[in-house]
Amino acid sequence: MANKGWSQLWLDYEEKQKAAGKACADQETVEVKIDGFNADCRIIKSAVKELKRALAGDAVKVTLAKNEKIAKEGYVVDKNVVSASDCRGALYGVFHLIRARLMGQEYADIAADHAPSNPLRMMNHWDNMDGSIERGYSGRSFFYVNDEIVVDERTVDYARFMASIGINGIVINNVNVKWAATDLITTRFFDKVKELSDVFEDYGIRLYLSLNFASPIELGGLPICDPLDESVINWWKDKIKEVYDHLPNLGGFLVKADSEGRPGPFTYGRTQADGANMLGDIIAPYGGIIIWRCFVYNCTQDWRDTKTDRARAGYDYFKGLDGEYHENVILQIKNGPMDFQIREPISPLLGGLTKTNQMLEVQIAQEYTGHQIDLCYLIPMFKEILGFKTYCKEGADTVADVVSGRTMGNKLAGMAAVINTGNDFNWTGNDLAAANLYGFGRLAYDTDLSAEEIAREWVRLTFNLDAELEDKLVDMLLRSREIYEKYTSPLGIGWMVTPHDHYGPSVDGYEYSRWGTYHRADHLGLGVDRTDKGTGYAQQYYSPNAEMYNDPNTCPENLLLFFHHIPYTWKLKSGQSLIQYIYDSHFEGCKEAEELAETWKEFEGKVSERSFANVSERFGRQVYNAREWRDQVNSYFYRKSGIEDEKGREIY
Ligand code: GCW
Repeated sequence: MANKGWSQLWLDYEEKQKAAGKACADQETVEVKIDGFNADCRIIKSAVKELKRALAGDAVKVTLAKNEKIAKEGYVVDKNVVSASDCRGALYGVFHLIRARLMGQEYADIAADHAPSNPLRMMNHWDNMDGSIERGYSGRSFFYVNDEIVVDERTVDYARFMASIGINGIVINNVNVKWAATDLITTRFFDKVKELSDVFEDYGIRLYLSLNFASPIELGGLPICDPLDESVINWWKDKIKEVYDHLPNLGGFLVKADSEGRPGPFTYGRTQADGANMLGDIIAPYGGIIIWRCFVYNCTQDWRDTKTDRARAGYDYFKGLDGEYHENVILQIKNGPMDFQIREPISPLLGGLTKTNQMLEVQIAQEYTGHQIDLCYLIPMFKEILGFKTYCKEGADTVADVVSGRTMGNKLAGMAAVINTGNDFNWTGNDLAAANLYGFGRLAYDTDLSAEEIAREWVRLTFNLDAELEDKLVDMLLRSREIYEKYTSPLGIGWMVTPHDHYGPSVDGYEYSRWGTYHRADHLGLGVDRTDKGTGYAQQYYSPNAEMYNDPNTCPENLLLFFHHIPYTWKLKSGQSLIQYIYDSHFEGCKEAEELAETWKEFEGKVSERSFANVSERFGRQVYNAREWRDQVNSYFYRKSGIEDEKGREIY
């Protein structure tokens, strides 16, 4: 499909057909019978089209059967019969059948019965209308060029990819809504947004917009945007009516308020609930929802202030309002209390809120995890997050339970990812970063899948490798997160990155700044005291998590420096001192990155030339990066501590 100008990712039917020796695949061999569904339903039409393309060359009759007993958006596949109670479910079942065939299963062996774990499975784009992407590492936006919306064949392929992994909601613009993006809710853009929303609807995807909370000022010319002010409320009523007149299928709005300089209710002495509920009430008659982000913290901190703790902020601002949010409002909570670091504890708001709709936000854009240059397969991290036991309730208390709505019976619940795509040929900068794109969708649909199962599916669908190389690639993916962690910031402390850009090391880069992201290293030790004697953050968890984190002897070691200020001479469970651990892990992580690069050489001639070159170039840069990290971190802590490496290695 190279002639298209973009890759077909895991849906490269032609390649698969070629690999299976079906060079001139004929779509006419595929017959589709529709039993009980409306054949005019746009989603069913897409399903039929997809089946014909994907299965071309197979002499097969596929039946799409309506069965009211099947869970919403779920499906049952039995050989060549796909059953579902709704059109989305049928489409997902069709993609299951396609997946099974592409992975080499015979029709006779295909059997599946799935219901989605999460009602909302969303992608958040941080695309700006000038075509740039905040934290984008894969080229420019494919939604916007020079403040105009583009809808073309690539958009259709994008929607197909998202539907194939079960995504049912997409936010098309950056949460930092500035400049032209504020106009997305005006006549200037309605027609184009509608066109895009129609493409999405064909694939069962709802379009959502990020909203500028100050729109009444910026678009309406009002002097304020106080959520309790009558004139502001009336302005929003008119505006939202106008929006729904033009975009009847809009899912709702995502709002970043009072965060990193964005406007919000705090300016007027109002609460986050005041802001969210005002919009929620106005949008409710249209069936829309308000997704309100909890990324609210003081970003003008004085580094000498050791009592203020950014990690505490989300809980401090939102927990007290638990129960006040209206039914069509959902809080979107980042997985950790800080900001998508390579390792963080789980946000105590997840499950900490017991009377509020909540969803999990993760980031597959690799802002702090290697910019899609370094290999970092994130699904193992997401599995840890989902598996975390919050103790918010007897039974059904993991994060997976909470965000699926199971714990508290919420209808609005789910998972969102900050997406890692752009207009690069391969969509994700690094070919291997598509594993995170694929994996997030699959995991959000089925949180029981393992990181390995997902990796294997993706590898098998994307490449045509023999069993040995397939195993090798799966293994590389599975090890990559820990490797990245080893050569970057140790034991949960985070940051140490080049300020603003967030790629490459700068141990003190954020140490004396206003962002609240300190490691607090001195000549005796490092880490942040977040215990009851420190900032008290550990107390935001339920028992026994609170006690576990509070004590350095029971705190999981990979989070030791997040919760405690630890002397360099502290003995870890391995018997190693903290300083020796820092040296060893950095040497080791770097060596392992070099090994990844070395192993990739075996893939020459086994994947396309383009893929081989792309990934080789990335590994080259990863190795360089890993060495930089190793040397900067090790020499920084050697100079600070004055303690020699036991193994006598050269520390620059
Ligand atoms: O981590 C920070 C990023 C910002 C981002 C913000 C957020 C969209 O560095 O680029 O802004 O998080 O999540 O709102």
